[in-house]
Amino acid sequence: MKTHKLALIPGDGIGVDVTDAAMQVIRAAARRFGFQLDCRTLPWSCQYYLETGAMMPDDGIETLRDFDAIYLGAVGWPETVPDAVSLHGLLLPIRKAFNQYANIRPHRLLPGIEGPLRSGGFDILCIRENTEGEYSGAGGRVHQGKDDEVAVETSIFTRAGVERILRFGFEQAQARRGHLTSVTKSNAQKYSMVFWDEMTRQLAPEYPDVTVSHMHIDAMAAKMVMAPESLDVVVASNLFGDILTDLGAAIQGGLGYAASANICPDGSGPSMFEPVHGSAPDIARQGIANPVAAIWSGAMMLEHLDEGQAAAAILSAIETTTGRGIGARAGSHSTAEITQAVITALEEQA
Ligand code: GGG
Repeated sequence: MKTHKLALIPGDGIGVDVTDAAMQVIRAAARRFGFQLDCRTLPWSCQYYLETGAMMPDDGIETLRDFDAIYLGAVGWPETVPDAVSLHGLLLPIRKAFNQYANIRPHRLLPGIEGPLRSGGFDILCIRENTEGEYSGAGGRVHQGKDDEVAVETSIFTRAGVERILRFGFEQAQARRGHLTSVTKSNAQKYSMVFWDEMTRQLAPEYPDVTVSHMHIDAMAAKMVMAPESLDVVVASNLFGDILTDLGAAIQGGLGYAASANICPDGSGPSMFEPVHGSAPDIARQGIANPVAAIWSGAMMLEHLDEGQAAAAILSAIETTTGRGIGARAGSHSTAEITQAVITALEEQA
């Protein structure tokens, strides 16, 4: 029987609640589809930071290298640890260390969910560049706290980094409806974003079966609200992708439905799976967090681990659950009720 070695980082706040929910469903799928899980839970979080002075141990990355996949709940507890510390201490170093340069975020309405838009017929796959760009972490501050203080933060776009994410986007478009929208702001950002546009044009002839559109981020934000059904695969830089996918989450009913995968496409390191949402301290440990995004992210993890049947079954069980009105409206059901409903739907399929 195949065994998948998983590192679980529940993290902070509702990250703990939804990781537990996702793992209950994944374990149910493992029983049904005949694979084993060898899980290790790592307590890396803001609480860990308060106890040790770091979000993860010095050998954290080396520890993670041994796993087939990483599952992450959420990071952040701004009351005690600044967000920039927690993010740069855990999530971002993992993405960078394992070359998880493709962050995949699907946006579509699940059955039974009423999004805020009149039209529900959209199915968008956002591909966010995940290791460089505006999140490169290159910069500094001088004369801190003084009148002449200066803060500089440089976005870094490398040819290798831009080419590989664009190729990933083209390939995803080939596997779907054959349309790629590349999002930049090349009228204002005349170096990095013009370079991104040029790279897109340079690569396009290699993918003759893909039609390409170029859009500026502001126009794209409007399009995702006004005509989301016209979009297929969308590729964008790190920050632009982050912002667009919160908009994507909003049109699919909320952050509780937005799943994501941080993929290391060449397999040189483990990939990491996480719901798009953060730790939501205001509702942590109340048993009311929506676990759908976390469970869907778990299905994406199983797909990545070559358990396609189990992944499809979980997604179908999620659809049955929301179709039955369970977890389809904010606050209508508890985390435990939604999780149990997904497991029940999974068992009914058998
Ligand atoms: N579920 C992971 C999480 O906690 N995300 C919160 C967040 O702020 N992420 C930053 C990012 O993805 O750029």
